[in-house]
Amino acid sequence: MGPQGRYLPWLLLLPPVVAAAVARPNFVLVLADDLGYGDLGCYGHPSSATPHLDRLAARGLRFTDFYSSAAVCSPSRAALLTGRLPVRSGIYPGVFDPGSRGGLPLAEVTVAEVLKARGYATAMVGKWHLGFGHNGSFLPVHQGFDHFLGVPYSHDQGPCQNLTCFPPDTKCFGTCDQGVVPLPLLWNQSIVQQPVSFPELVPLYNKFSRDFIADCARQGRPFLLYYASHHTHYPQFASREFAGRTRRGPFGDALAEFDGSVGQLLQALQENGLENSTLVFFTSDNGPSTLRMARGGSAGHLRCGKGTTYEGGMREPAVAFWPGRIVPGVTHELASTLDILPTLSALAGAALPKVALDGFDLSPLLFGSGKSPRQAVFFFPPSPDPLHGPFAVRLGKYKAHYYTQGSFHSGTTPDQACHGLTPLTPHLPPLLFDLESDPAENYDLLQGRPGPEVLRALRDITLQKVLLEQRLDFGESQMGKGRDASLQPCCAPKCSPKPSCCRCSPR
Ligand code: CSN
Ligand code: MG
Repeated sequence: MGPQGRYLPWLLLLPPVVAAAVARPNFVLVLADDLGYGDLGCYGHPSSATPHLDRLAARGLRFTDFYSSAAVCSPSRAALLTGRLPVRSGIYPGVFDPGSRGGLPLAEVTVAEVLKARGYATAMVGKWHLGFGHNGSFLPVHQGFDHFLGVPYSHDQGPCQNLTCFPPDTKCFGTCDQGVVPLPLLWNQSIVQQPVSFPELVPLYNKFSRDFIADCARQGRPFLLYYASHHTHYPQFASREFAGRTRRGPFGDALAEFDGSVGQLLQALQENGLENSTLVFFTSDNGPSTLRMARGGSAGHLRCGKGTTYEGGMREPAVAFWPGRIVPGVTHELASTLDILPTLSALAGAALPKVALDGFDLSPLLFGSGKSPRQAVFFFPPSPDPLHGPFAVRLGKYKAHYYTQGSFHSGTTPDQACHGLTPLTPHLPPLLFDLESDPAENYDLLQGRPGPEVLRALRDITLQKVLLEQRLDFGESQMGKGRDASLQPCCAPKCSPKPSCCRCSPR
């Protein structure tokens, strides 16, 4: 008798509602790349075509105050998968490169590993960006994912000037990164295509995901599917079905292709009878790359974007969808990507990793009182250090900025504070904003004569910062390990001259 069998008689004795809560639900975790707070129809964008995401939001719980845990990709993804602030796992400064020596340390426990230990089947599709290492030693298959189809880093981290981004033959906009290997597509640890064919990529991802869902349904096995889209990161691309089909140009087409994938995932769940036993959670890794103008995204009414600790850098669209379990609506409660691992662990009845965690089980918010267990959110810059600590802290409706800094990713906005040339600026006392009345962070409450409530908020929020700093250890910097060009993934390891000779067609 398997481990499930032993518990079956107990389940039959429980009333049906409790039994349903005990059974292990499936999880589909959908992550967009550089998608801003204001980019979806359901968050107010006037010309985006996102019918599937809008329907997900209408039938699920839509968050207005959901945060990622970093303003750039690699640390944000590390936090999502580990439930730990990225400085703990050493994912700083910046993001991983094709030849990075470091990666998410294998000793870190990911949500995939937690669920795998509870008998879940696990798969990841799309953008990893947590290291490649020696012969792929940092890839998802070493972090709890049974299956992986995707790209080990950002899709602009390889030359793209001669590649087709939109069929029939619109080339990618710009040149992307030069002097590195063409972008590889990996299946588990094998390179199956180099460079990636952008117009064919998402249809492959969707088929892989549908097959995985159907296989798990057939086996009656609970699963985790982590669908990490490349959309809407620069350079935008899309398959034939979406090329030139929206009113929002290349960005809109890429976003529509992402939205179409969400539709396919939901359809697969429905066709396999899994809609009522699956939690679908959608969010984005960080704010929009406004540097790219119309080819970046929109933070809506929020200040700045990617790379900054202003709201636009880290507040994200987010939806939790589980028909029959999660009551449709909108919540203004605080929540974070850090809460995903504790929440999924609790729902699966899995044991939490015995390490310092920074997340909370959101079950009360999703299924109960509607209140979030999370009180505070911490905002670290892309280059954090123990001396400065978090640049900003949110407690309830108040947010204090102890340091601010612009980012090149947030260029071209009219607000100078966002730009890359705006240096690190300490604020003593901090800038203090009421995000309920002033979500755009325009009016510092400590200017003028603050009343007792504001002074109390200042004291409470500063205490949160000090308490976090006391229990926060910075892990060894993985980016600090540097790069080695010979580590870049190459499908023809003996070819010459590198890196450009690393080219292979699908087998
Ligand atoms: S990110 O975007 O990976 O989505 O954060 O594609 O910060 O130097 C960020 N960076 C390439 C990128 C470089 C990216 C950087
Ligand atoms: Mg990103």
